[in-house]
Amino acid sequence: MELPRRDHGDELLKPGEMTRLRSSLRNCAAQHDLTTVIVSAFDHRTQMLPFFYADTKMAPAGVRAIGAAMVDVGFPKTRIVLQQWNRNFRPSQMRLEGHLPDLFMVSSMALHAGQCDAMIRDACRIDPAHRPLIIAGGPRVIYEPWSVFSTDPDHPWGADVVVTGEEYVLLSLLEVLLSVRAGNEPMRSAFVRARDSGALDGIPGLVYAKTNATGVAEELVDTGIQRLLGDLDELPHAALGFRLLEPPSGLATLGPVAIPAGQVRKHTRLASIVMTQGCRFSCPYCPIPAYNQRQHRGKSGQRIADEIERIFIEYDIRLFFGTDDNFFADRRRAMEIVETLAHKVHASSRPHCKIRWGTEATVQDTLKMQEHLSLVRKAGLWALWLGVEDMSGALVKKGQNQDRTVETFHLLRENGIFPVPMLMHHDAQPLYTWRGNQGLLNQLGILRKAGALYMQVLMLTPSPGAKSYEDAFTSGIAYKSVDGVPVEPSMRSGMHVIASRNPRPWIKQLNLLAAYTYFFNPLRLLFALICSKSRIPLADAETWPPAVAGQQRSRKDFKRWLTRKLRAYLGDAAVQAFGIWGLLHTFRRTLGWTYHLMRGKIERHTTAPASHIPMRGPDGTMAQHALPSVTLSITTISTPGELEEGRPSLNRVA
Ligand code: B12
Ligand code: SF4
Repeated sequence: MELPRRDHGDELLKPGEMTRLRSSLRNCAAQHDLTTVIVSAFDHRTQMLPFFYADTKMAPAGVRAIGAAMVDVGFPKTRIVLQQWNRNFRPSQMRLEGHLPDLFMVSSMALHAGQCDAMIRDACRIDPAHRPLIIAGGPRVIYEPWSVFSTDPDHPWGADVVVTGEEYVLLSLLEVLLSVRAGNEPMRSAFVRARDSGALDGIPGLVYAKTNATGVAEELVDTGIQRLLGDLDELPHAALGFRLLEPPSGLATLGPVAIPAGQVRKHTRLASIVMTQGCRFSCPYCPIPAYNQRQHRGKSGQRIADEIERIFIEYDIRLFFGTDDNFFADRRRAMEIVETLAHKVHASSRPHCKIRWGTEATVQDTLKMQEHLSLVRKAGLWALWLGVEDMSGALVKKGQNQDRTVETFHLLRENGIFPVPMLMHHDAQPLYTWRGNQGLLNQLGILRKAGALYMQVLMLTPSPGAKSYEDAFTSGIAYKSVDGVPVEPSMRSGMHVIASRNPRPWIKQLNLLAAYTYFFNPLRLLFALICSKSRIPLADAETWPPAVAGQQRSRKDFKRWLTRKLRAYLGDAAVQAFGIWGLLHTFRRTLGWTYHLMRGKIERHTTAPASHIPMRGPDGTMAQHALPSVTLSITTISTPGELEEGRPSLNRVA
């Protein structure tokens, strides 16, 4: 069940709308000395291959973007707490500038739902008179906004409002709240007045609760699908968010200051930056195209070059990751970005010469760029994550058969770019076949031979907002519990088998482990030391700007040359060592589940998770985020007039 699309032609904000909103807020910010704490929820049980390192050493772009937006419009008293680094943080104990913040925001992916809820619950322990306004956002609540409102009368907890959109929606909400706020009135009380007067109903992208006297949500009002920002150059600058990061600690409270700029790199070695968003494909298990309302959006090359430069200069970060869904989806846009970055390198701009970046793309779109790959490498692209999924085409066909995938790998490597395959294991795929390329190990063998240093294999897992999501539940593929152990959100990473028709699903779980063990093992490590696959063109390239490099002809220069050569040679072995280390954690985290799959009875879902609270649009029409909208446990109630028009309105739990 995908998110519905806005009317054709009305998907995007008008050009300049975001810029207008930012300057309007800046004008009134001085009268409101707001303090804000933004938390990124993270469940540490999800730490395993293939996301080890990236999950904790890359400060997430979502919370940084929200923090940047707050600073940009004039609220610098903002702190970003990453549960990745502060696992004991307790909202009820937070103090910023000596007092409770005015706003408390939580961002979460679906698999970190447990931590997200725990934090909201804890924030709700704060005396209502002083409680900050609680705002939830991020990839989890975009699809399941109802999940952060409890219906338990004994323990009523919940966010005050959910933002099912991006920066623009949050800033629009703030604009309305600040316009009704009287003096230093608590933001929560300004929110209640704005909500009750209907002032929030004109902002698409919000979900708020109407509560009863005991604080339990009785009904959720959904203001609809957000309008997307088309020109991402209108966003606040990505460099702003890094200044707001709370230093790692084991404390429940906040430290006096954020991480100093000079120490940011120590904690976040990688910087994720938004370059483009959206994808032109439509894979049934993926929610991305519908979320983006079939639009492809992006920043200009100049803006990206500027963000890279500032992040490099201010924080000394040299590794970047583009949060693209499919970087090459819009060839013209990709070329504009690449040409701008390559031009900077050509002009000896130090930051652009020193940095390396990675991103994601499809095989088909990469092949279409083949004659430009050397320019793409010059622009700094160093590794490309490729959505190979299943080369046999048994799962999905998006132009990624064996020949084309191998050809893409060769082209990338010849041009000095490391290809990283992303595979999807599914019920129909065997572990190994004697002939053909259907087996998971067969495919990994082919890809390793074609030059893959790293890889990711995930089990096909239902993803909220995807076309096939509801079906996975109603058809009984998705598990509710196994051997009496309930399937928890943290198991939704693709590394636990939690949806399968296979009568012996433990085999699928072992297949995943076998795949990683096949790829990362001591034998391969030894072999990588003898015959390294990381020696590709430009792997040992000088990163000094050409003008500077020309002046360096010293002994020190020889040492640098040697380091570069060794690094290029040992890269393969280092990745193997990293993979083996990650594998140990992966075994530790998943073997218990394999045992339960082997031993126990599997209880399956019959309906997809849906809101337990009735949802409606502001004018009584169907709530657009009530996904899935019709399930067996929900009846649709309509007014007689709406029934006549064939327009059902309210989802109610039967
Ligand atoms: C980079 C990335 C990663 C990195 C994350 C590294 C890091 N620490 O940042 C890595 C590679 C580790 C990763 C791993 C996984 N990922 Co990932 N990843 C992405 C990717 C490509 C970019 C994320 C990003 O930074 N986007 C840019 C920021 C600016 O966007 P954003 O986070 O959505 O935030 C915006 C809004 O959501 C909103 N917002 C966010 N938070 C908040 C908070 C508040 C209060 C408000 C008001 C608004 C708000 O405003 C932000 C600004 O516009 C996205 C796809 C995408 N293009 O977004 C998938 C995505 C986030 N990943 C996803 C998934 C499922 C995973 C995995 C489970 C693997 C898998 N099965 O695919 C693992 C989980 C690992 C773990 N243990 O956490 C899903 C999440 C789906 C969901 N409903 O939760 C996404 C959305 C892709 C998809 N399939 O749709 N991922
Ligand atoms: S190609 Fe990738 S991003 Fe595009 S729809 Fe398919 S899975 Fe999603």
